Amino acid sequence: MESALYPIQNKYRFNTLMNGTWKFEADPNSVGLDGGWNKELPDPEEMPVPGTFAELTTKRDRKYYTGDFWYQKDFFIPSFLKEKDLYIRFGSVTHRAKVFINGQEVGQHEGGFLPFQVKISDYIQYDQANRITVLVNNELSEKAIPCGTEEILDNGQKLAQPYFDFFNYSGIMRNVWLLALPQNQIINFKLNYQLANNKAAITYNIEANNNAEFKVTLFDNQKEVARAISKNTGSLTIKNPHLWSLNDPYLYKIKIEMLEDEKTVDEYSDQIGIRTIKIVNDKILLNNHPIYLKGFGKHEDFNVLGKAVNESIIKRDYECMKWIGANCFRTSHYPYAEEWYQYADKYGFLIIDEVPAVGLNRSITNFLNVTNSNQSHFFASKTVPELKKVHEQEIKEMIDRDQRHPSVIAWSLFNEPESTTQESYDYFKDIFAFARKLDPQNRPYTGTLVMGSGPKVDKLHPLCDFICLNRYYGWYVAGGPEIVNAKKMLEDELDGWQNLKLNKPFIFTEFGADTLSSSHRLPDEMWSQEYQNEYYQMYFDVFKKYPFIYGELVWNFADFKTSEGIMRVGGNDKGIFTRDREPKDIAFTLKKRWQQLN
Ligand code: GCB
Repeated sequence: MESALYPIQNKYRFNTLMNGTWKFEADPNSVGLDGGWNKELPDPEEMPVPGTFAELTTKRDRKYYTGDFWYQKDFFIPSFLKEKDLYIRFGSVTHRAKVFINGQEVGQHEGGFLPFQVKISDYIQYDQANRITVLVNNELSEKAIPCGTEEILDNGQKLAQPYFDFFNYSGIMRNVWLLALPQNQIINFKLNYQLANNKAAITYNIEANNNAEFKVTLFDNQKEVARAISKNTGSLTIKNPHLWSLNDPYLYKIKIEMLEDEKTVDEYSDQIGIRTIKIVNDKILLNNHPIYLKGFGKHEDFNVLGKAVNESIIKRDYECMKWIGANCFRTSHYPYAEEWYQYADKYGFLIIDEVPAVGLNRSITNFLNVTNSNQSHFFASKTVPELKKVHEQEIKEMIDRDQRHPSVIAWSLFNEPESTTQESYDYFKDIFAFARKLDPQNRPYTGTLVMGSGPKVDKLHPLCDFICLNRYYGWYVAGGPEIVNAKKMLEDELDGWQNLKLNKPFIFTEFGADTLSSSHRLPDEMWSQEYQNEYYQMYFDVFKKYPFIYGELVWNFADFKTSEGIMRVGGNDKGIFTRDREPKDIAFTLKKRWQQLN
């Protein structure tokens, strides 16, 4: 049974970080398993964890290394931990991992952006050094998400070819913990809120590895305000609840105690925010008040770190987002490290949480192919059943992990897949039906529609609770002097959506123009800061005419690394901030606009 609980310490639970220097070795011919590398790496080098080799190397073949690679570390387990169940928990390993303790395999995991833990108690030696080894693989295929393919270069080297627009960073890029947990333990718990007559009813559903009773206590600023004892499900009611909102992200503490023969055997506490989120007609309601989403599509991306978690960057990004007046971001295109959500809960930010379902089309050069005549019938391929299983598993792991965060207001189940074929509808019909069973809060489910998947041809919008558009009129089509045509194209498309009378909110989840922070041009030209300003002004003029638009998440928060190619100058430059988090000119325009918008 996989636990989705974030590590905490108390009388029953202890943990320690295993970050730091690990040994590392690439295994281009996949000889490691036969060669006993799970016991001892033959010729390792040092590698920081969290970190990614691609950003640390000075050699091109290492930067683009694709295939198997190994991590190894020795650690000590004192015998006073004997009465506990011991686990190693990885915040993520990208994209798949096999874990060995003292040479023996103890577990594996598919998916590079969600945590997993392996039980190690039966494999370790107490009061002695032990060895953990992780075999990682970063190849891309159409059987797992995110999707891509592989090329063999003339020198025999494998090269991942992502069907997506961010660098295929890989490795152990999030925290690694040693966990000491009670044998009978709480595995997870889900919460739901009902507000009525100045009261909040909090219903809970606790998962544990043993049949037990639970004492559930709610604290308001250290003071107990409600308590219940029950089996796995139950509820608490409080009067005059202090709701979680954007301006006042108020958090209560909930404590779950697992009881056996009236004795506590495990305890888990978390901070929770009481709020409701729902869609009514074409509005998104937070605590029954309409909200307009202002903010970004983001990436976990930074110089030297790649996608490795670093709390200083998290903090800086939230400070920049507060400064500019944003209230929301989408975790494009994968679930982020858990610390992102913890900050959002405390800072009062809204998150659209996205599963790594990106690249579900066969286009490595230009995403516009997805809906034109080069359409690939991606969902007719033989590997789709396997892909669907992985996709569903990752949706489950994401929702299990993130469902208690008040900041999470919606689940995004895809980014820009092929979306105009019957096969794509059939695939996603099942995906949505699967996902809709998992969140007791029944938060809205959605996904983002690629440019070209417009009102006449798109097949996926009926599945979505609100509609997310990624649009680049004025950039990939009708850019520069043609921007007047771009405006007309955007309006024509929005007229088309309006005519469908869907009575659902629309969010622009991507729109943007690559902009070099060094470029100024008069009259403005594509790639200059002036053009980025003109581009956004055009969109904002159009938005005024369409009241069903309930949000603008610009692409992207900051410049970020991608694969190399003629479309990219050192990466994707559509950032409102540079890669080192300084504002481009457009940031000041957005700040003015967003501070005035509700
Ligand atoms: C998109 C993708 C995003 C890209 C962006 C771009 O539609 O969803 O991953 O980075 O366009 O800038 O081309």
